[in-house]
Amino acid sequence: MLPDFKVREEKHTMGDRILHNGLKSKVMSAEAAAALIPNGSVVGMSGFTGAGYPKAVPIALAKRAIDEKLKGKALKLDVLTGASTGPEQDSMMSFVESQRFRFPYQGDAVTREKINAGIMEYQDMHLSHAGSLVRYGYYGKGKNNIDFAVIEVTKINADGTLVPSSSCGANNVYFEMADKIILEVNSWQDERLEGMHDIISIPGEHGKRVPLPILKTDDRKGSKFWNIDISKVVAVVESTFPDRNAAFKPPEDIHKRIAGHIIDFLSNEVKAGRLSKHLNPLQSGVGNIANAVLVGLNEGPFENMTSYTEVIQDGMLDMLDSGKLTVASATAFSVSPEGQIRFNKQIDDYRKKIILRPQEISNHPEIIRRLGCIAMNGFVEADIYGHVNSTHIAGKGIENGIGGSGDFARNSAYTIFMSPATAKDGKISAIVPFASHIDHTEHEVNGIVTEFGFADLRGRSPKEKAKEVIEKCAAPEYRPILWDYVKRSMKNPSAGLHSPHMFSEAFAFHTRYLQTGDMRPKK
Ligand code: 0RQ
Repeated sequence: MLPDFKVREEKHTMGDRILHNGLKSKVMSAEAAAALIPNGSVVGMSGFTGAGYPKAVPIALAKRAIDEKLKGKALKLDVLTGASTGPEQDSMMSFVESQRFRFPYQGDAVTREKINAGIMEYQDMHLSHAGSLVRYGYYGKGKNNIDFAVIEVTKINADGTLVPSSSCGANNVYFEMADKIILEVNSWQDERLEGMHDIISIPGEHGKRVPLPILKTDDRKGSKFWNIDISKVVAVVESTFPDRNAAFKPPEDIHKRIAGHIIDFLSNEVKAGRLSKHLNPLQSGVGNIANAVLVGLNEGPFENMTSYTEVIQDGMLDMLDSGKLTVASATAFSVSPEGQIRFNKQIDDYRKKIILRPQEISNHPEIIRRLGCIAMNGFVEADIYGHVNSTHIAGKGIENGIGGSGDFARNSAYTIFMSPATAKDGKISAIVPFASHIDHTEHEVNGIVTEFGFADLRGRSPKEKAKEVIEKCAAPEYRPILWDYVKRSMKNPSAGLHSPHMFSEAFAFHTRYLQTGDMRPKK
């Protein structure tokens, strides 16, 4: 039996969602479609931040895994997606251990547990790279690399083109590279999503790529629809499951203080003449801190802002409503249940202001660099020299994944990472001597922010960065032990005096935490 993962199914009439006669004849149950996928297949699924992922077929696959288990067999699939999905896909398929391998991002508690227990293999990857890696043939063994694509769509048009769902993700790549395609037509998705997408697919081969024509955040240069080879479609499944749509916490004081430091920093950049009062296009990560920054920007002095990002969350809808934000380009939604109701109510207005693109375009280094984005993402820990860990928690393992943070961090005009200064009631410092895993190096990180302040790392050497990070960002109770580490490393360096370290003590904070449950030494 599968546990109750709080999966809801809403009743909707399918209406005229499947207009192509040939594809109408392929309609079957989710169970029948799931039965077509052979054990050991490589399956490319839609889905990005809990939006637009298939629901009915993954549930059927999880049930099939239970049936197979009763017969003494194991159903194991390699599952590739755009990014995170939802309980119907990740929680259920991981719970029954039917995902042998997962790529390129996840944010699911059950999946995380199986990965950290060594039961599932996971490749955590830059989201702009995912499509290229699939096209190079690193994942599959089928004729076209991927055995099956299982993709949620909003509608099938009479000519066989498809109205995309609430995310674009890597669907274009899976459609192109799969031997066979299963479509989930979800009548929960609003049909008026039509016209919001701009689909461009870039060639896989090196040397064949041309400059991408996106010169402004609101440029539309592609198709409104997925144009696929419909001869590859083997099943069409009707579905009525809502997207994951997790609620946001109202910003807490700590989040507001972090947002305040970022807004002060940006205001000073405007005053210094380096940034216009409209700011550069904003990229904002997911989570409560990112949402609080958007709330702060909505109340702040900036006007006519734009966003070139990967996810549209509630704070961005607020900014579009107030007119502070004129356009938002992304690859997916990540809204709360209330945000979804508001979105559906105002969808005709949002369609003029929101563009959804494949993730290899929303996160494309060329466009991010051209537009000069302001990247703001959460971090797990940062070290005194400005290296950032976004993914790994000491003693536990991977949390989510790098997601698009690396795409934006490496290529934006401003790269800012934000987090509370401590976790677990102060027992963990987010500022450590040496990050226990490095996702973003000191070479791309411009600013680190906690509730205590903004460390501006631009134009500074590692030792100067250490002073800035400790004094501005570390929690006051951790500052003396961080300074003690720096000062002793200066006298007894194992790494020279450019970025002084003592290798024997670089992970002393982490080791102490694992031994005593607290990074602070016992008094
Ligand atoms: O755990 O929920 O058990 O209390 O980690 O931390 O502070 O609630 O912050 O939700 O913004 O997540 C980096 C994980 C931050 C996120 C990360 C514990 C903490 C809590 C969550 P609890 P917070 P957030 C766009 C860009 C990578 C992907 C990315 C992330 C939980 O921002 O996944 O940027 N980023 N994508 O207590 C132990 C530490 C800790 C710690 C936090 N040092 N040690 N536990 N926690 N720091 C999206 C996409 O690309 C799709």
